[in-house]
This record gives sequence, structure tokens and C-alpha cells, in this order.
Amino acid sequence: MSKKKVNVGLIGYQFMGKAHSNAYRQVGHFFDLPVDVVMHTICGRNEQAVTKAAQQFGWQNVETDWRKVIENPEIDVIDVSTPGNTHAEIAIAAAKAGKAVFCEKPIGNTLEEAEAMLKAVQEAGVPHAVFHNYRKAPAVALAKRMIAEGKLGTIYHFRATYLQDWIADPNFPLVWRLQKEVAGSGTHGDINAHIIDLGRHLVGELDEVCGLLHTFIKQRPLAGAINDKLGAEATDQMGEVTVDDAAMFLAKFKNGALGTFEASRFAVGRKNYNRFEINGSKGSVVFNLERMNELEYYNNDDPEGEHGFRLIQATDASHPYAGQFWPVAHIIGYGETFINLLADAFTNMANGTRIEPDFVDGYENQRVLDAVERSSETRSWVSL
Ligand code: SOE
Repeated sequence: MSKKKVNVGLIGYQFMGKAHSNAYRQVGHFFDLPVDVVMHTICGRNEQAVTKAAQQFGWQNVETDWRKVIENPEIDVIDVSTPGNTHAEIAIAAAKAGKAVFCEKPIGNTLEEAEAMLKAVQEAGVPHAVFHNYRKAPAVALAKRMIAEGKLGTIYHFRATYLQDWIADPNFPLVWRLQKEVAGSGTHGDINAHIIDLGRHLVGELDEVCGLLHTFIKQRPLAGAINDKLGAEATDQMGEVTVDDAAMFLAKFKNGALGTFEASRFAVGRKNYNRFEINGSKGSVVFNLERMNELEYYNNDDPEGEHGFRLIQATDASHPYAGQFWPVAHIIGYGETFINLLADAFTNMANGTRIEPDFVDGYENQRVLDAVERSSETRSWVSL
């Protein structure tokens, strides 16, 4: 029997557009989905560039006006992969048109936008998802399962860092991710948002935060032509950096655990070092994206004299998601986290069950981002 088709319209074709396109293309190859995912239309303002992206990534149609994609009755899902300043307008219009909305993180540039977006999808009764893809790494999902099974006991600490260094050079140009009016914030919304999501997902809701946001380099060369990674050509004119370069905070979780969160794009030598350690009464786990197929586990109940961290290859068929890919230890990568996220999203959408993470998670995440910003401004603890 042929499966129901789900037509996707993707708005945006740069780094995230590429990651999402790869996932739409691959998801049905690895997961036996209840629907057929169709890469219907990709949209971007530059016709030549988006046409090239459509050919390269495998989209059937090209559009230069996102409103036309939303108006198209054939489209079922709108994927918002544009910079943050356009998320709210596109997502709200898509929800009002009755489309499912899958959106990049953070969902909005402000708490008000996130709230309006959540209200829009809830009022329209449409499915919604947010691309906090790191939850979907098998090793992270395994940590979640072990915590749920009580293997860590009472959680005491969540210690997370997300470290990069791609803008540490003061001559790196002022790309959109460094402009508040486009990106909303810097390191904070871009990568702190990811570890906030992991903290909420693995440990629980936060209660209070005390944060510090800082900008090391206040002026940079204006950006010329962008490339499809994170960079651009530097011009000889200078402009103001209006976002944070580093963002860190202390947190108390509602369940009594303590958290430290540190995000920086100035951690020279660290490229995409998304690492957390969770310490509980019965044991600990450690994850590091740069070795994403592994989960370190310390079991306090090991026999006397045999204590130590063991390295679990989270590639076994019994591990979450891993069984969909290759035989044990034939490792997967960054791109597969998006495939796993979409597999869950299309399955839940077809079953009529909640997709996780969704706009509720996106909104809760933004409440934390907002509280940390206020805490940094007022140099005080802020409750959520
Ligand atoms: C750049 O900092 C970036 O690509 C982020 O935009 C992503 O969200 C993160 O997953 C990796 O780093």
C-alpha cells in the first residue's frame, strides 16, 4: 500500500538548510516511516543560489518568496531555516495557513516572539518541532534512558560547555550571527541554547539563573560575500558587534540539581566542543559531541577496586536510533542527529502525538535565555 505523502517546503538554504535537506533526503532510507517525505520546494531570495541549492540537495521546485510557499495548498510542512529575525513572521504565517511548522533554534529572537509563535501553533492546532538536534545523538538518548532507569540516582550536577573558536580572530567579519537585529543574540542563542535544551531534557526545568554575557571584540570588518559555512569575505569597513562572544551562567534546577553552563566562540582550539557531565548519587555520564558515538559512564555500584569510567560505544542495535544505521561501531555523525529528529517528528505527526522537542521546548528555552540576559544586565540572580 502506498504511504501518504508529506510535502515539505524549506525556507533557507545555507548551513542549516543544507543540514535539513540532507535529513529530509535520508530519513526514509534509514527509518521505515509511516509517510513518504517529499522534498517539494526550497525557498531563498537569491534565485541563482537557491536554484543551485535545489539541484545539489534534491528539491523539486524553487521559490523566491516564502509567502508563495506558505500559500501553496500542496505543502504540508514549512521548515524555517532562515536567520532568527524572520522566524516569527514565517512560522506564524505558516501556522495560520494550517501547515505543520519545523523551526530552527532559538525559535524567536525574543521571548515575546517565542510566545507569539507558540500561541500561533497551539491556536492553529498544527504540529510543531524545533531543531534541538543534539538530543537525538544516540549517546545523548542513551544517557536520557539511563537517567530514566535510575542508573544515575539523584542528579546533583549538570556541567555543560559549548565551546567554539571560529570568531576568535578579530579580523573575522561581522557576519549575521554577530548582529543582534538579525540573530537576536550571539553565542547565547546560538550555542548556549543547545546546552540549555540538553539540561532541560536530561535533568529538568530550571528554577533560577545567574549569568554573565560578554563581548571581547567590539568592532569587526563588515562582511562581503558569504560562504556556505559560517564565514564571509572581510571588507575594509568596520562595524559594531552587537552580540555576546561568550555567555555563561549558574543555575539551580527545580529538582535541586545544580548546573553550570558555559558557551564561547573564543575557546581557542575548541571547534564544536559540546560537552556535558552529569553526576548523580549512583554514577556519572559524560558526552562530548566531538566524540559523539561514545558515552562515558561511571557506576558507583561497581565492585570495590574496579571503579572507573567505562566507554560505551553508543552504536549498538539496542541503543536509541543506532540500530537504524550500521553494524556496531560503524559510527554516525552530526548529520544523522537531524535525520533522527525528523524520523521522530514525522512518526509523531502521523500518530497525532506530541513531537519532542517542540515549540513548548523552544519557548521554555527562550525563557531561560531571556532570564540569563536579564541576570547579566542586572548582575543578580533571576527566577524563572
Ligand atoms: C554555529 O555556531 C553553529 O553552526 C550553530 O549555529 C549550530 O546551532 C550549532 O549546532 C553548531 O554551531
